Amino acid sequence: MRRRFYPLISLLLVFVSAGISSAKSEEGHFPTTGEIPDPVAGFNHLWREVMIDITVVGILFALVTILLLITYRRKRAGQEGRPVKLSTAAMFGWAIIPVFIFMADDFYLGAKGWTLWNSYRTPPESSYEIQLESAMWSWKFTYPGGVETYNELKVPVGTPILVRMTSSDTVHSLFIPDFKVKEDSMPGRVTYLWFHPKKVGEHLITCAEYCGMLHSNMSGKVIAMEQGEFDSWLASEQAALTEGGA
Ligand SMILES: [Cu+2]
Repeated sequence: MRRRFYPLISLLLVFVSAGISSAKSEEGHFPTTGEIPDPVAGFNHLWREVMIDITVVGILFALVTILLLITYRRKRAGQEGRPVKLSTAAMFGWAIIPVFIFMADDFYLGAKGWTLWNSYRTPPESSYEIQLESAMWSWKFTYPGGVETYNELKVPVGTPILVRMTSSDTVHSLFIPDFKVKEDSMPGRVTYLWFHPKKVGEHLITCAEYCGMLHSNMSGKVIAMEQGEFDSWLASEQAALTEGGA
């Protein structure tokens, strides 16, 4: 095949591969039932790929830069450079092929990010929903029966947790680093995030939006408990609430 078609072929390959990737991502579009996706693994995987990508690209560009600096340095005073003569095909090839190689890589990462984003935005159907109202400076969690906790989000392990949130004053952001989730909570608007605690333990909650003085003190924790332990805790809180209200 004639060399001048190479850029065109690269272009086609880029669009075909991007098409295949995005078609794959469609499968993950509504994972409300069936297997629960794992956004933590997805996040870690994508993070690693981006790090490898920018390291390889960075080293490659640095090497080319060094090579060009040495090759085309001025060897004597008053020396003038002479531009290299390229054929039209070679000129377009040098410009377009590298662009499409890097674009293909970006499309690939973009498609993966899109798939991951879909699983972040689509809580599993089996999620247990907890309401959150953030305020300066507290996180108020409300469970389905009306039980409330401040700054402690107690959850059962093995169940996806959906936190639906708003704010009573200014913009806050619920950030749970261990679960790789973060979402702004703001007055007059309802937002959400979901995560899937799998092991018993505690995880830091912190506010990731500067919300005023003492913002940095706005922290809390997720306490992941065995289902049975969680049920009895919730039942006793519920009983106390009913008694108090009676
Ligand atoms: Cu805040």
